[in-house]
Order: sequence, then structure tokens, then C-alpha cells
Amino acid sequence: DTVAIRRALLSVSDKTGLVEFGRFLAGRGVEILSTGGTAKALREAGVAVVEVSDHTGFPEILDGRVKTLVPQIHGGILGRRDLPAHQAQMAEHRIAPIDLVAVDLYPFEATVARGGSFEDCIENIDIGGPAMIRSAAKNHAHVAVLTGTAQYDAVRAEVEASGGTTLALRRRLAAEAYARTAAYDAAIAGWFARQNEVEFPPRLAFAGTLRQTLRYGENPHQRAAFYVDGSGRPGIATAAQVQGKELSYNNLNDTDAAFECVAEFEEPAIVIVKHANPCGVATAASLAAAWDAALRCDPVSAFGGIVAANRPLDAAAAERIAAIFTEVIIAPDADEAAKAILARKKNLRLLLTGGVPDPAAPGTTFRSVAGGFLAQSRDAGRVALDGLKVVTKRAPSEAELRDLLFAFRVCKHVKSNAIVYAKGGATVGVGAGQMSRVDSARIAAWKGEEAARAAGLPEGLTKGSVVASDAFFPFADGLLAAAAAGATAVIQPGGSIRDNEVIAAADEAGLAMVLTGMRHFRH
Ligand code: 93A
Repeated sequence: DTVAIRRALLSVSDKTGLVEFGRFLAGRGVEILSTGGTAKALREAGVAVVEVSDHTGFPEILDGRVKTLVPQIHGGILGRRDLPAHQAQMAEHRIAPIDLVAVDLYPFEATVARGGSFEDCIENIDIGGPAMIRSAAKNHAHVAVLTGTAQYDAVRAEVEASGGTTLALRRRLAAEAYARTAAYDAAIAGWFARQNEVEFPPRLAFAGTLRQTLRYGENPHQRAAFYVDGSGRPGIATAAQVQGKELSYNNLNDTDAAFECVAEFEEPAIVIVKHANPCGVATAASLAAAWDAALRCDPVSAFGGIVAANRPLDAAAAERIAAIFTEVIIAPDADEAAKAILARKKNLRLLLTGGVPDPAAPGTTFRSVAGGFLAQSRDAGRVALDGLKVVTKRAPSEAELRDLLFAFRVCKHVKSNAIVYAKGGATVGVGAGQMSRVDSARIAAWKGEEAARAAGLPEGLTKGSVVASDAFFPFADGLLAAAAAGATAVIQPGGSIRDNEVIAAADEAGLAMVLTGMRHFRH
């Protein structure tokens, strides 16, 4: 089942490794066919090559839109070598067999990621490339298909070892080929959906490009990998790792949670995440000040946490963050002084994303269920001042309002049931992931007391704070727990059949309360 290579078609956008691979093939007597740019690169390096247009007798037309979409090429790839009828037809139409196809597609994903214009993106939708890839993969019994420059070495090694390509290799390459074209089409479909803001759900729900095989999953006995969707959304998928150990599955998940949360804020902000929940969030005049305030909320949990910043890191912030054990820092950028400070912590992973995502941007999120997965448009909802409805006798003060909005934005990134106390632009108590809302309220207040004790303060941090709830209070008990913890104002969606009871309790306790009409469940 080893197929000797007599004729190969190379048509690649990324010319990395092309000349070496072409020279290797030519050196083994392989006839190389290539499209314009690829042929030029090979010729200039002194590798013998035949232009596809010379081979077919048909020129590249329509600005290159039609280069390889001709029977001589697709017949040469698809014809079965084991069927005399196919062989006869190929001979009749002077179609020469092609035994290896190497295609690197037009850089559609990269064009989107660099913010290319609509026309630019359209022109970068490759038609001929995927057609050849799919033809070659279908006929993998006879043809080897390469879809990325990273595959040259494996193919070269096998040809050297066995004089051709083995069926096992061709099958593996075929599987990778369809994964590549699926991810490519998914990127195009996703981009189109974003252009048109088409209705939900997207027809093509999920396909990604493998970015990285991970050492293991959530636990060491689970296997895991990281895929990117080609949208170019700044974040974990665009991050360059400047230093530190390899990222784990949990690191990636937590880092994503931290960065999406910090993107909510316009002022300098820091988010510290532990197990996908924020344990300290603060906005301040500088990142360093925001770090101090975020850390104060829950210094115990912050140990070994993930830190996200929404601005380039400076030396002052880096110095303070580096003072405690941190697993990962993610930020849009870092200045040289900050990098030098963090470089002293060898294991600390520093990720720079080049930007902060738009929290209001549309998108789709997925969650697996047995036998399938759920898709939903991402929670791009954001409450603003003019969307708030005051329902209590007392209206919140301006300072309370600012903190209420801040706390509600944080709530969106805390696992339900989420209760978030905030004061002065910083969280002072976070209750996450409880099955009852009143427990979240109590736990958050208790954590505020623990943090106060650790800081040597006489009163719990939640004294004089405001409180946010990700969903309505079904009973007055959660609200009363918050009042007992010292909260003076409340923000919550409202909508419970007992809203009136809850509002009366708020009035009784002297609380100001606003309703958002928007819920931020996160399960
Ligand atoms: O414009 S296309 O969709 N039409 C084609 O017939 C075609 N054939 C190959 N794009 C086509 N290609 C692509 O051209 C390949 O997938 C590759 O990305 C690129 C290589 O062009 P060049 O050799 O001119 O650099």
C-alpha cells in the first residue's frame, strides 16, 4: 500500500519550508506542478517546476480565482488507480495522475484577525485549495494530502524510509485535511454571521482549529486540547505567552474567565480568579491601586490565582502582583520594565493578547451535554444607569449607584447563585456557586469578615457596601442577610412574584434598591 510519488501539486500561501520540500521531491525525480506564486518561489530557488497553467493548457483567470479548478487537476487527483475504466478515461482525456497534493489555504483567518476589509476577507476565501484538499483526501487510497507546512517533515521522513507514502500516513493526513477544511469553513461561516448579525442559532455551530494538545484535562486522567475559532477576538486565543510553564486546561479556562471579566471595565481594572470565579475585582486610578483593592477582598483565595488587567502592565503593577504567588497574568500588553520584573518569577505565565475584547460584541458560547452540545449567544448584556429602576423609598446616592453598576457587572462573571458586595469600586465579598441565594449572601459576608480580620480591621468589609444579585431574590431572606452584613443598597433584576415583599423588606431595613430587568445567570 505504499504509493510512490511521480507527480506532486504544490500550491501554498505560506511558503515556509516550501523550497526545502520541493527540492527534496525534485531530487527524487518527482514532477512538481505549482500555481503562480508557488511556482515562482520554487523556480527562483532553482527547483524544477511546471506551472499548472502550462500543464493544463489553460491560463489562470479571473485574478487567480480559477487556477486549479479544471478537470486535468481534479481528474488527476480523483482518478482511481485500481479501476481500469478510470485509467482509460484519464488516458483518453490526457489526465496525468497526481500522487501528492500540498495546499496551504489563503489566509482567511489571519485576514479577519488583522481586521481586513470586507472585500479583503472575501478575496481570501479559498475555493480551489479546499477543493483539491477534499479531492485528495477522498482519494487517499492513492494520494497523499498535506494541509500545513508542519506536515512536510513527517511526509519527507516516510518517503525517505519507505520510498513513498504508506496508507496509514495517507489516512492520517486525510483526517487532518477534512478537519482543516471544516475549521476553515467554520471560520468563514462565523465571520459571515458576525457581518450579517444573522439570527441565532448559527447553522454551523462548532468547529475549531487545534491550537495545542494539553498535558491533561481538568484532571490528570482526562485528555484535553485547545481549539481556536479563528474569530481573532482578543483574549486567550490571541495571547502570546511571554514566559512561564506550559498552560494547563484549568489555567486556560480560568484565564479566559478573568480576562472576559476585566474587559467589562473602562477604568484601570484588575480581576483575580480562582476556579473560574472572581475572588477580587477592583477598578482604580492605576492598575497598582486596583491590584491592592482586588487583593484585599480575599487574599487567601488570591494565592495561586489568575490575574487579568485591562491595560498594559506597568512596573508598579507588576511589582505588586509579583509579590504573591500567581499562576497566570493576562493583559493586553506590558512595558519592558514590567516584563523585567515578572521575568524574575520563572514559573509565572505571562500572556499578552494585543487587545481587550468588546464585552458587548455578539458571539456564541457552547456547553457539552451527553450526546450533543448547547449553543447560546454570549451574554453581551450590560446594564447602564438609564436602565435602572429605583423601587425603594430611598434612592441610591451617586457613590452607591457607581458601586451598584460595578457589582452587577462583576456578578455576570460569578457562578450562580452570585452575590457580590462592593465598595469604592472594589469587591468586598463574593458568594459564588451556591444552590441557595441566601447562602451566597451569607458566605460573601463571612468572607468579607475574614478578609477584614486578616487586614486587622475592626468591621467586616461589607459594612457600608452595596450588594448585587445575579438573579431576583425569591424571598426577602437573601436581602435581609445582605442588610445584616451592612449593605446599604441593592441591585438585582427583579421579576419575582414576591418582588413586593422584597421591596417592603428593603424599605423596612432602610435600603435603597434598583432593578435591572436583566438577569446574569452563569451556571
Ligand atoms: O482563488 S482560488 O480559490 N482558485 C483556485 O483555483 C486555486 N488554486 C489554488 N485559490 C486557489 N488556490 C490557492 O492559491 C491555494 O490554496 C493557495 O493558498 C494559493 C497559492 O497561490 P500561489 O501559488 O499563486 O501563491
